[in-house]
Amino acid sequence: MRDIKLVIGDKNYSSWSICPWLMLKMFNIDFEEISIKLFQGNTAEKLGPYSPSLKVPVMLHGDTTVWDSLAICEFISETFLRGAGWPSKQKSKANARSIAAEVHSGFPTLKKEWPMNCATNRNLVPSEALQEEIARIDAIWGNYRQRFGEEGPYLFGRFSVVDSMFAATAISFESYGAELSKRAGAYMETLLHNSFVKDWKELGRKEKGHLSIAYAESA
Ligand SMILES: N[C@@H](CCC(=O)N[C@@H](CS)C(=O)NCC(=O)O)C(=O)O
Repeated sequence: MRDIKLVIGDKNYSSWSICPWLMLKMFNIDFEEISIKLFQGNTAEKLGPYSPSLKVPVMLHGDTTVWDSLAICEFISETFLRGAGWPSKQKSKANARSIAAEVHSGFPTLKKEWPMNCATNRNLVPSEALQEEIARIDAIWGNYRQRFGEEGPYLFGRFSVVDSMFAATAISFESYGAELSKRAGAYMETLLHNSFVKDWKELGRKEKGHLSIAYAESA
């Protein structure tokens, strides 16, 4: 067993925690999972010993601490996979990194209006701002699936960091009823049928102490 600890939040809500968790699962890397309940009076106190940012996810490997989802995914790719967490061709890798960064820093309305909540399943009409973000994601998914469709079912064919970054989006799109083009919809289904994503959702739904929907959806 490698000396890796991954500290995550509630599976039901923590859209950033699923990114490195799914990477480790997909690349069959052993790790110890430490789960900390978010939105509690003592959440910061519990995160303190692990996370300099007082947020999840955070990874501990030996004496190295890595926090922030994208930095952890980069670390996993570099440290355990000899870079195979990204597509191998330079141009594809550059595009995949750009998309992962766009997901990480962008789509503020999606995060606010349709936050990941594995236990929710109800259509919510998107605002105009959210429709624009959904259209951008649809364009990315459709475009790259068209280009890499013959190389495998994930965005760039083989599973990569960028798919980890989109897992929570797929869960939200399913929960709230996003309307997608055919290719984008097929990619969403690929993510949702991934056995680890299914496990995550199931475990999230079964977690105790869900917040009231109104709170969870604005958290
Ligand atoms: N940019 C960070 C965002 C991390 C983040 O906001 N995590 C949330 C949960 S998904 C958190 O830890 N919230 C706890 C809090 O703010 O008290 C990343 O990508 O990891």
